[in-house]
Amino acid sequence: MFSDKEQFKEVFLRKLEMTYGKSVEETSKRDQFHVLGMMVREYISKDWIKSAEKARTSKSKQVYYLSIEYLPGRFLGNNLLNLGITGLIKDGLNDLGIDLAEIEDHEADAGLGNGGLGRLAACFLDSLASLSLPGHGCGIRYKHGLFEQKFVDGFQVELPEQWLRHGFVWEVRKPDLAEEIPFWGTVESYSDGGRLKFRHIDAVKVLAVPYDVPVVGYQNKTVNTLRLWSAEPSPVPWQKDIMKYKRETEAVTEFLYPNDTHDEGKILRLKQQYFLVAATLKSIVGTFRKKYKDIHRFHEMVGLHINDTHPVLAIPELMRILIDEENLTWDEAWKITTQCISYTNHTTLSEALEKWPVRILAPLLPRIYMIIHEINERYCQELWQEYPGNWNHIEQMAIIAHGEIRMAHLAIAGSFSVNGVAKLHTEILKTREMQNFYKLYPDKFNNKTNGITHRRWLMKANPELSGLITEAIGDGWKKSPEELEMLNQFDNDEAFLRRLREVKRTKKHQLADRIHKNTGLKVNVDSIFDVQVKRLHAYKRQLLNVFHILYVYNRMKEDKQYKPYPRTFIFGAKASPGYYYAKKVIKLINSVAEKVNSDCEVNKYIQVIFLENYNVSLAEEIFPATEVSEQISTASKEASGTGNMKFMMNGALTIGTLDGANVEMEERLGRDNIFIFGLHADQVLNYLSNGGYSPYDYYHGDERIQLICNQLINGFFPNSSDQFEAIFDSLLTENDQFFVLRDFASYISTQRKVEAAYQDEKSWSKKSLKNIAMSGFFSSDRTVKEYADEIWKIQTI
Ligand code: 26V
Repeated sequence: MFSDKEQFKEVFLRKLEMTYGKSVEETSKRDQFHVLGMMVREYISKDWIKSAEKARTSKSKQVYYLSIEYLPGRFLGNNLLNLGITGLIKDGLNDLGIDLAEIEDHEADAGLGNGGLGRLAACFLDSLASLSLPGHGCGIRYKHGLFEQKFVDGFQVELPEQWLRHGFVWEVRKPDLAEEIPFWGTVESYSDGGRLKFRHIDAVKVLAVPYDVPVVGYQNKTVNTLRLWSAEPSPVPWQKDIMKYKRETEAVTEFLYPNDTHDEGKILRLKQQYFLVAATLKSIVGTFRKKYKDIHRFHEMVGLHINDTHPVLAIPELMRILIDEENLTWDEAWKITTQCISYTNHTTLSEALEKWPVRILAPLLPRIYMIIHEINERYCQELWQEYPGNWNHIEQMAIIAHGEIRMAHLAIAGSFSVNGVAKLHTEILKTREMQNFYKLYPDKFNNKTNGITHRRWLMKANPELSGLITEAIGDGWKKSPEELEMLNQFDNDEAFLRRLREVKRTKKHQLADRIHKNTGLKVNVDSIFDVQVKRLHAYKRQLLNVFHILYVYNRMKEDKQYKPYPRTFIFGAKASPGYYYAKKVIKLINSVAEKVNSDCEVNKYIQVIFLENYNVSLAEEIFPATEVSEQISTASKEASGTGNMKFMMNGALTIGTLDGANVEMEERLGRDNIFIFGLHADQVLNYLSNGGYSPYDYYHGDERIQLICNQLINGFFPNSSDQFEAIFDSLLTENDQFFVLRDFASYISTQRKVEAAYQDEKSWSKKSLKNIAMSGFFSSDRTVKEYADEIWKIQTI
């Protein structure tokens, strides 16, 4: 159906008619999207069945990636690319007067994640399939993904996201494979041939129904599966009040929690975590049981990877299955469990480390709690052997303490591998945040620097650049992204560098069109496109970026001769709904945009654009058009970052701190091809442990800083004069925890270097080329290979 254009057209038209009973002219773009999607899914299905069959029958180890979030965005374009049929379909549709891009625009963006962590999971799935590795995603089918963001008077307003409104063509509902998940109730003990056993009784049961989504590998016939579980009422009327029961069961998978907010104590979130883990393990153990006789070999054939601590209940749940259902002893079960589970840590921010109050977890999951309690007892005994009498130390490392269960401690104790997501992050885990654990289990700790799929973020998002690259070095880089390094030979090729600039200009024009469409604003494509897109968080320091803009604005107002090189500052960021400070920064960016954009003295030089509802699809339009990438987190706070890599791969130059993966970018690029500024991680950590930072010194010592801080509260923003006191206070009363004022001078002077460098067109293009050439390392293919070889020990099928 997709090897011959004429045949494709014929089938497409026929299906369109059959499905909607309308002629092509009468069908909507959405109808067309839907039919094309169905055809592609049908086309995938043969390879999908084959791949699933291999997974079922082959005697090779399978890995299951458990993640509470996936942020895949749209599937159509990506599937066409990986199937290698984009050209044929584009041409065929063209013949019919239909623009493929327009159809693609009608796919909803699957936003079942908050940011970096969920997008990483989606990149990993793409790499697993593209490397023909037996690795599958397990997640939750939220009815509503991350909220949709709107700005009203410059304030963020959240609307429920509706990605399923018109159906999701890629999924296959599998009601026959549904599992029952028990909550509440009590644990009963009984004797089984003299052996003390436990069972969970009087539980409220929720039905977990799997929806499978195909994950298409890059031109290799592999199609893996992302299994998303949805909660439904169980058909048996367990409850007296059936309506209440229906509401409560369906609520389990109704919403994705906005993660970077304090949600401890939210019982629904805990239900989601157990729901994912219990449904996934039931299904895996069931499959294993059909294939193998001996449960003792479970860990040899199955790897369970937990993406952060959200799925950490996989540890006690697997223990429960092995002990209660498979009749193993504690020691046997523990050996298998700890050899199955591997864990990735994604943050060192202490406020982000999950802890669950015993009073919440114990009644909801009584048997699971018993097991966690027992794990803690035995583990503390082990600690006692190691540190006899040192109660303090043991208390610090315990899994349960002060009425709380520390999920990271459970993850470390119950797994064989703990990894950080960039070199610096892993070092900070080993020497600071988790040093006690590192001392006890040095061999568990390892680093796996994050990566991004170059298929979506370069080949799909930037076909113009991909084409140029392929013309220059052939297309080996598509399967071996490290070959991008071959581009280095064009370092002095004027003609090539010119074409690189032309590609960037094309992408800037396209983004300018998008900006115009979304905001009504016209941007200057000759200006530097300077971009910061990521979740809004104090540590990411969007505020520092704003301070730079205000500095340029103030300088222009003060010195009418001063003309900065034209620059368009572009932002995209969602704030967690309950995060007061972040919402103030959103309002501030919008206020600055209003001030700058409406001032005809400055708006020829600088413009500020804040795009609403930043998501994967918008990101695909932003990265290729960017020239300056803002990666300005307080050093030590950003575990890795992955946006930084997407910008680099598309030829943007980074202005950034030595934080997260920026450090490894700098290692590969050399100092001349990246703009580094600010405190180093050890300096920040030193300040944080020993004090010695006084933001007032910088406020009083730097007139530029003083002016900007004062503008936050002195009526400079006339319509929001009382809005920014909280930001002012965070800097001066609350001691500027993220060192915005401390890094200000260094940031400003580095921005002047960026500006100067940009004006040397040829040298800038060389730097840009170098960024593309050295970005192959940051392909998630490299990352996933490292996981496969060093942690999971799985091989290509
Ligand atoms: C959660 C919370 C919750 C409480 C309030 C503060 C806060 C801040 C951040 C988070 C997110 C933690 C997990 C996470 O998403 N980490 C991100 O993972 C990415 C993929 O590894 C990585 O690139 C980002 O640097 C890291 O922030």
